[in-house]
Amino acid sequence: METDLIYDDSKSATPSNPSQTLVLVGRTGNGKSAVGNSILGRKAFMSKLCSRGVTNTCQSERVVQDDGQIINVIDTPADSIEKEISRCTTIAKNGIHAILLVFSVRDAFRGDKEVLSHLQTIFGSKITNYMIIVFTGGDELEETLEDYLTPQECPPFLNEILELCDNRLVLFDNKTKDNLKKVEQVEKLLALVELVSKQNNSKPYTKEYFNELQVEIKESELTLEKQLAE
Ligand SMILES: Nc1nc2c(ncn2[C@@H]2O[C@H](COP(=O)(O)OP(=O)(O)OP(=O)(O)O)[C@@H](O)[C@H]2O)c(=O)[nH]1
Ligand SMILES: [Mg+2]
Repeated sequence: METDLIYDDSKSATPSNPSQTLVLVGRTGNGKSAVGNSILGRKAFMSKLCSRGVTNTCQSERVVQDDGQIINVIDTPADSIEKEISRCTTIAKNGIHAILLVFSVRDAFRGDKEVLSHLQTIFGSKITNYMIIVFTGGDELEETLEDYLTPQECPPFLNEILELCDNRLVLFDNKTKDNLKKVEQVEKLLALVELVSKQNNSKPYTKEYFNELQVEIKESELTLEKQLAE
C-alpha cells in the first residue's frame, strides 16, 4: 500500500532532490517494522510481539528530512520474501538504494541462515553491494556490537554476510526515549546508505539493472570459458 498521496506536493522528489528508497528484510519478529518506524520518526508500521508475523504485505511510507531529502521506507513481511521483494522493485519506481537486513541481538546467532542465499537467488550475488545489516535490541545488549560480533562468537553464516557487506552494520534501540540517541542511530544508518550509494555510482537497484548485471555475469563467464579453452 502506498501512502505517498497524503504528502504535500511541494515536497515531491525532483531530479535535483531524488528520493532514496530503503527496503527492510529479515525474519519475523526481528524488528523490521520497528526499525522502519525509527527511521520515519513515527509509528507508521505495525510493530508488536507476535509469533505468527505481524506484517503481511509490503507497505511503503516516506519521511522528508530537515535538509529536504526524501526517504522512502518499504516494510516487508518475512514470509514469501521472494514474491514480496520482487514486488518491492515494482513499488520502488526509482529503484532501491539500500536493503536493510534486520537481525535481533536476541537471537541473531540462530536461524536466518538461508536469508542471504534467498536474497542472492532473487537479486543475484551483487545484491550484497546494496545491503546494510541492522541489529535491533540495542537496549538489551550488554556489550558493544563489535564485542558481540567477534569472529570467535559469530556463527559462520553471519560472518560471511558481514564480510560480503563490507561490515556495514548499525545497532538500533527502537525502544529508546532519548532523542539524541534516536537521531544518532538514524544518522549513522543514513551515512551508510550514502556510502552504499557512492560505491554503486549512485545507481539504485532496479529490475533493469538486475538484468544488466545478469548479462555482465554471463559475458564474463563466457570470456573465462573461452580463455580456459584456448
Ligand atoms: N527491546 C527491544 N525490542 C524491540 C526492538 N526492536 C523491535 N523490538 C520488539 O520486537 C518485536 C517485533 O518487532 P516488529 O517490528 O513487529 O518485527 P518485524 O520484523 O516487523 O516482524 P514481522 O512483521 O512479524 O515480520 C516487537 O515486540 C518490538 O517491540 C528493540 O530495539 N529493542
Ligand atoms: Mg513487521
